[in-house]
Amino acid sequence: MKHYFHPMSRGASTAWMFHELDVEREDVIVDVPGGEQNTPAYRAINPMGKVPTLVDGDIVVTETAAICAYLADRFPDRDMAPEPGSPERGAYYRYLFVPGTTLEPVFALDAVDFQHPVAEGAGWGDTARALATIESMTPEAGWALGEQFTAADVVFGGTVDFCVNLFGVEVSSRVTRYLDRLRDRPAYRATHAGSEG
Ligand SMILES: N[C@@H](CCC(=O)N[C@@H](CS)C(=O)NCC(=O)O)C(=O)O
Repeated sequence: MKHYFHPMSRGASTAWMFHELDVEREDVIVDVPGGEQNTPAYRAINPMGKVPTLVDGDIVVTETAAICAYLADRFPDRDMAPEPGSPERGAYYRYLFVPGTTLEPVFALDAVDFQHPVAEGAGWGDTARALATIESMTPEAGWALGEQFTAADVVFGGTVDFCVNLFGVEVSSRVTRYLDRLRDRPAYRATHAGSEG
């Protein structure tokens, strides 16, 4: 399994996921600052020219959340995802999909002082609603789905952490306590050496 990433990128989340799973992979560092993501060789793997990308035999998975979800299912004995069909599965999907589709766009646009002129039409709503969503999805104790740490925490927690560190998003003390619990995990520390968190 080849994991194309750069340690100072969203690929830190997929590296974190690999550490949590403790499974073999070959890390391939893509020289993003040097523009390697734009070479024909890399674009052949990921036409979006983004990291991370996972190549598992003939299977290519791009997008941080998709890679984490794929890995959780690929290694079911690691208990990083609730069973398909279980009651927790609905919440799990929400934790996987909300971050990239809804939270990131809001805060990335905020960071450059741009507000979508028609928030009702933008798929990601607005800042107040994004912050309320983070608040409602953040566990007071433990992890996103309860006592079991799962890919939901890597994706949701990793995205909130990224938005706080990169975009300067201000979150409540409840969210900060959750981020502190995440940052304290050995697998997070092993993969986020350069993080301000
Ligand atoms: N939606 C993608 C975003 C990935 C992304 O934006 N990666 C950045 C690094 S953090 C990148 O590869 N940028 C290089 C470029 O766009 O040229 C994901 O979640 O994987």
